[in-house]
Amino acid sequence: NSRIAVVPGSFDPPTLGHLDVISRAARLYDELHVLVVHNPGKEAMLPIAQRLSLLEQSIGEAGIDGHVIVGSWSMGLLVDYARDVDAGVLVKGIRSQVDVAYESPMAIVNRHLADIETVFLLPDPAHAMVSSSLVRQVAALGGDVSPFVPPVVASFLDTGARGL
Ligand code: COD
Repeated sequence: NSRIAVVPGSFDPPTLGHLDVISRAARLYDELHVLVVHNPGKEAMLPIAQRLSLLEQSIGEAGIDGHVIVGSWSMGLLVDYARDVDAGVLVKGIRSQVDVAYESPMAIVNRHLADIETVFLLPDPAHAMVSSSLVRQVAALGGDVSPFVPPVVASFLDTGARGL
């Protein structure tokens, strides 16, 4: 069923770029699964449960319309989750040629594995330069991350993350 889509990511932490892609995708699909996936290639800042909670609060705060379900997945292939929830589409955001190069092989592998299509969305240029890794750096060095992340994430990184 192509009316159900999965938006996977590390969301470490969720950014305004992520929210932009999620809100665009929510307008295109009847049901959206925003999925926190452990990326073994990246060293994590926040535990999965924390990312889930921030993502849920950010989506609520942004008042994104539509049927959005937030979940996490660490038990295997992403396409297995997609199959379980009957999703026919994966949605990814594309910021630059670098994202195209990174995402294209995964899209083709996922199509071979499970006959699932990947749809690429272009973000609002205002958010196109934002990345979680940039936010992690600014936060670690004590800078103001509020221009790049939802308010709930900004206040969490300001206060709650100090003990981590
Ligand atoms: N503007 C637009 N899009 C953005 C922005 C922005 N500013 N920032 C991020 N995005 C997009 C990214 O391009 C991506 O599509 C999504 O938002 C999530 O981004 P991240 O950085 O949180 O997540 P990633 O890039 O670490 O993705 C991790 C995944 C686990 C989703 C990815 O590695 C994946 O799909 N893995 C599949 C695992 C699997 O099954 N492998 C086997 C077959 S490939």
